[in-house]
Order: sequence, then C-alpha cells, then structure tokens
Amino acid sequence: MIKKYRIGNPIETDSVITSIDIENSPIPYFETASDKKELTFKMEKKDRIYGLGETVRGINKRGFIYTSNCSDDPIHTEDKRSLYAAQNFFVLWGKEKGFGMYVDTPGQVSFDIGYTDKDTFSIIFEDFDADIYIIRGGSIKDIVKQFRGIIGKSYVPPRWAFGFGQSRWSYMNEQEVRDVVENYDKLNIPIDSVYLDIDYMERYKDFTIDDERFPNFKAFVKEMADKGIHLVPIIDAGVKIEEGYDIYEEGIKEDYFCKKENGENLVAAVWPGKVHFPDFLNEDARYWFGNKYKFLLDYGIDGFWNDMNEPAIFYTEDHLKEVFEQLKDYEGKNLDIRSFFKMQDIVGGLENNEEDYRRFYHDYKGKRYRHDKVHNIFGYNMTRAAGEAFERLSPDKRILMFSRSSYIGMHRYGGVWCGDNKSWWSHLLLNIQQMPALSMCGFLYSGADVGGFGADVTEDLLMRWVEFAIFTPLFRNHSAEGTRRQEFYRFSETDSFKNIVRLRYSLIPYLYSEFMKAVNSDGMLFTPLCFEYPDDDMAYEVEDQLFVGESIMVAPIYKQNATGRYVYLPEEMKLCRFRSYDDYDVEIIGQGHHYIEAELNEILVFIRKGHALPLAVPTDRTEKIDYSDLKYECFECDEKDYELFVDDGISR
Ligand code: MIG
Repeated sequence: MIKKYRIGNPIETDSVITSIDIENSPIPYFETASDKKELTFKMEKKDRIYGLGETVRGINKRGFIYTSNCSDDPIHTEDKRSLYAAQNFFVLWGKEKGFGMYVDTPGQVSFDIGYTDKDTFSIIFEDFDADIYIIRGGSIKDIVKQFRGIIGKSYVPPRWAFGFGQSRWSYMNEQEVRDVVENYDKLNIPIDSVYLDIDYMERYKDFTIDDERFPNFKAFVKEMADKGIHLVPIIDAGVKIEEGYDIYEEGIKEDYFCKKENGENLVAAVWPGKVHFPDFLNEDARYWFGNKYKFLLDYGIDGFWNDMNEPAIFYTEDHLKEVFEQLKDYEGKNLDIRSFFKMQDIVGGLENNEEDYRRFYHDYKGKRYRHDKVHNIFGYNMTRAAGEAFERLSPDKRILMFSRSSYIGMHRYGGVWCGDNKSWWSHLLLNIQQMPALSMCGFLYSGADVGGFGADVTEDLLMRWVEFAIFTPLFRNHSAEGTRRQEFYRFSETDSFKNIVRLRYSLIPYLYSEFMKAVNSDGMLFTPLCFEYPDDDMAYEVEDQLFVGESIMVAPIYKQNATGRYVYLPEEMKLCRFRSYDDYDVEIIGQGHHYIEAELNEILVFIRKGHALPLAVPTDRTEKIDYSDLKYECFECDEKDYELFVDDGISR
C-alpha cells in the first residue's frame, strides 16, 4: 500500500510514473517542528535502514549522514556524505515498524540516520518541498517491489553488455585498442567490449572523432564488430565553445544552453576548456542533444557511457575572475599558516564549487529554476535525453547506456557505474555493499570500476575484485591515466584470470535470466541476507555476503592475503568452490558460522536448497554462448525447477 504526501510546492521530477492522489493527513511516523525544515523519527534499537542507492558505508545505513547532492568527488572515503547519485528511497525495518519511504525532491536533502543523535533519524531539507511516498508491506522485498511498481521498469541493456569490458582512460589510438583485443584473444580471456574514453574525441568535443588517432573510424568499428567486439565511447556533459563546431553553433542558435541570471550562457570549464552545458531539463534541448548520439550510432556504435553529468565543473569563468581578483591580496605577502591555507582554499575551491551551482538556470516544464534547486536531476536528464533518443533512433535494437550521475527515474533509461573509486581493498567491499541498495532503487544494470579507477592496483586485489565482479551485470575493468595498467594480461597468473572470466561467461545465462526476472517482476538482483531471512537475527549482521538472483549466495573475499573467510549460512546450502567452469569442489555446509577456505583463485558460491544454477560452456564472446548445452548445479532439486529466461538479447 502506497500513500503520497506533499510538503510545500515540490518540483516535479518524473521519477514516479503512476499517478497517486495526495493524502490530506500528516505524514505518518515522522514529526515536524514548525520552525524546521525537517522530518524526524525516533529509532528503536532494532530499526535498520536499507537503501539510498549509491552511497558510502555499509548495507544498513544507520549511523551516519548521507546527503543527496550529486558530486564529482573521486575520494570515496567513509566520511563523504555525497557521491554521484541522489537515490532517495529507503526501507526502515524494525521489530515494531517497517515501511518504505521515497523522498522525491530534485534539491538537496540529507538523511541523518543517527549521526547527530544516535537514535534519531532526521530528514533535513534545504527547501521544504517534496513529494513523500510511504509504502507499507509485509516484508522488505514486498515494499521494494511496490516502490519499483510506481517508478517504471528498469532499463534493459543488450545481452552482450553482460560480457566483459576492458577500459582505460588513455587508450590513445586504434592500434592500442586493437592490441587490447589481441592480447585478450591470445590468452583466451573472453571479452565483448572495449571502452573509449575522452581521447577518441577531437579535443574532447562530444560527437566528434579524432581523425589522427582513428583515421577511419567506420572501418575500425567494423573491424572490431567482425571480431565480435563492441566499442563503447564516453559522452561528456559539457559542449566545447568553439566557432565552427556544429553542436556548439546549433546550441547557440536554438538557445539550448544553460543561462546565467543576466541571460548570457554560463561559461564553465571541463576537459575541452570552456564549455556550455546543454539544458537537459528543457525538453527541446533534450530532444536535440539525444539526436546527436546518431552521429556515433551511424558508425555502428551501440553503447555509450555518460560522464561528468553531476555536472562536474573545473571552474566557471565568473568565479575564476573573482579568484584572480582575490589572489591579488596575497601577492608579495609573507604568507603565514592562516593566510597560506586561506589562499590555498581560494584556489582549491575552484573545482565543483557549490556557489557555481547558483550561477545558472534551467528552463524546465515552462518555468525557470536556479540550478541548485534541480541539481540532482541534471545527470538523470542527460541520460534520459539519450534513452529517449535511442527509442526513436534504434527502435528495434537495445543500446548500452550507463551514467555516472543519477536520480531515481533514470533507471528507466540506463544503468550506472559507481564512479572514480580506487584500487583499495576497502573499495572492493564498498562495491559489494553498494549493489543491493542500487538494486532497491531500480538500478539493476550497474557495477564499479573493477580493480579500482584511481591508485595502483596489485594482482591479488584485482583477482579478488574480479571474483566478485563476475556477478555484477556491468563487468568492466577501468582505470585512470597515470595509474598502473591493469588489463588482466599484464599480470603473472593469467591462467587464473582466464578461468575466472570464463566462469563469468558460464554464468551469463543465469545472470541474464535473473536480471530479466528482476526487471519484469520489479525485484532485486543483489539481496542482503536479512531480506530473505527476516526472522534470523544473525542475518541482519551480515554485510559482506549477498544473494545474487534466486539460486545463489556469494561470499566474496575482500581482504589482503586472506586464504578464506568466515561465512554465515542462514540455512544449509551447497558450496561450490570454483576455480573454473569444470574445476570446482562441492560440499554441503550446514546452517551457522563457518570458516571457509578459498585460495586466491577460488570463488565461493553457495547454492540454496531447492535451487539450481545453470552453467554454460565458456566462450570468448557472449553471443557464442550455447544455450542448448547448459549443465546445472542443483541442491535438492533438478534442473526443471529452474525457470530460465531466454530471449534474443537484443530486440526491445
Ligand atoms: O575527471 O574521462 O569517472 O571514468 O575515465 C575525470 C576521464 C573524467 C571521470 C570518469 C572516469 C573517466 C574520466 N572522467
């Protein structure tokens, strides 16, 4: 049962697509003090809070404050309140009460879940305007399902997007890309896609190709396609200001860029130097920008990733002027500790400055809004522009799309990747813990940069990471320019990497099937233990094991030098300790706590009672998977008990 309440005069986000009447009664559970823009709730000892999508910290969000304020912040340490996403849905589940809540507001909102006061949950609004949905149900899963029922079905990528993708910010030309594919093929490590980061563009201009690095792009796309490889280019939110550049000129002519208060186009800077931001909130601008993807579709491209759409801003022209002005005061001075830090702040504050988000406006649904009021739906609408365009431009064929910034509603148009993580063991755990919250909010096609984006990876971290990532729909090894290169073929145990990635391809029929079932039934792909075993107190304590689909539980190893780990089983299960598709041992493990060994190349998969896991013969490309030759690992059932979802993997 879902009820809708309204606070103030909220700005419509188009995230909920079912129309629900607004209640006249006050919002249940929460109290409001008349002088505060807050809703508060007294938590009981056993109240747990799940959801909020892509945020820092564990699966139970209690014990910290999270702010929905889409941010380009590459340091995802546990003190960070905001990452790239704003996904304001959570479920509070306790002994007495249990309900779901969706706070629909495109502006800033904080979820103080026992941060200011250990037992108080406060939702703190910058503007006290929001649509609030309260969802009651018999279980956490039931609440999630009802919520998903009002926000529309999740985005479905082509099936090849379940294959492995290799990425790196700094593949500088076609030869480098060719080499990547050759190296993978030589070692029989499967691969379906190579990502093109900003260097494929001509001076970082969207919808251009650098013709020195990629002299015959059409032929190159075809050469790769003939090998079964999809190239997936990046698209950035900022449009370079440059006379003669068609996107720039059209945007100016049609007035599609975001404006300052005085009516001039905002000048910000990102990769290409000075840019304008298309006003993705404006329907016409969205239509126009969406059509631009055709430039690449016409080359045979069938997948994209949308970056920098929080939007990230290196500086705005106006702010930069102010900073140069302010710096004059420091020139020739003997800087002491205070004045030095102050000066550093002035310069350091250039990037992603909150003030800059108050310098420009949107034309949204016939009204003008200052950016900060609608900040959290900017990236969503960029991806919506693409998603809506793909329906027109590619009506028969699915196109891969995922975005860095997101808001609920965007899950209908694309998936997400979790941005610029690091090659840290703690970020492997973060990846594990983010997945269920993303599932709850409808972002089923998602994953993190495998191996870590920033910092230098080590072989053992990369291997452990891959051992988890073979279960995430988006399975992409990506890293930053300047860091250690981390393609699997650069390490010593390439046989283990090969076996693990090939196991992924064996799992694709299952993963795709479970993914599609989650889409069609508004279900989750990654589920915490307590969602499945709500009466088992211990299940609530487990934050590093997940159910993936209906049949299996994974217990990834995310600690350096570990050769095993403690695992909690809510009931008896069948352990498969995989080294490869045909090399694994099997053991029945009883309910309770166990220390389970797993060498560096071993993966722990537990099959639930009465469930089966289909496995395909490994191949090097997703499209070569032979669905007629599946074997089943079953625990107290047989293969007929598993309902395999099969389709052509490409039509809409
Ligand atoms: O500020 O395009 O998150 O995946 O490699 C860096 C370069 C801009 C950020 C993305 C990352 C990508 C990088 N981009």
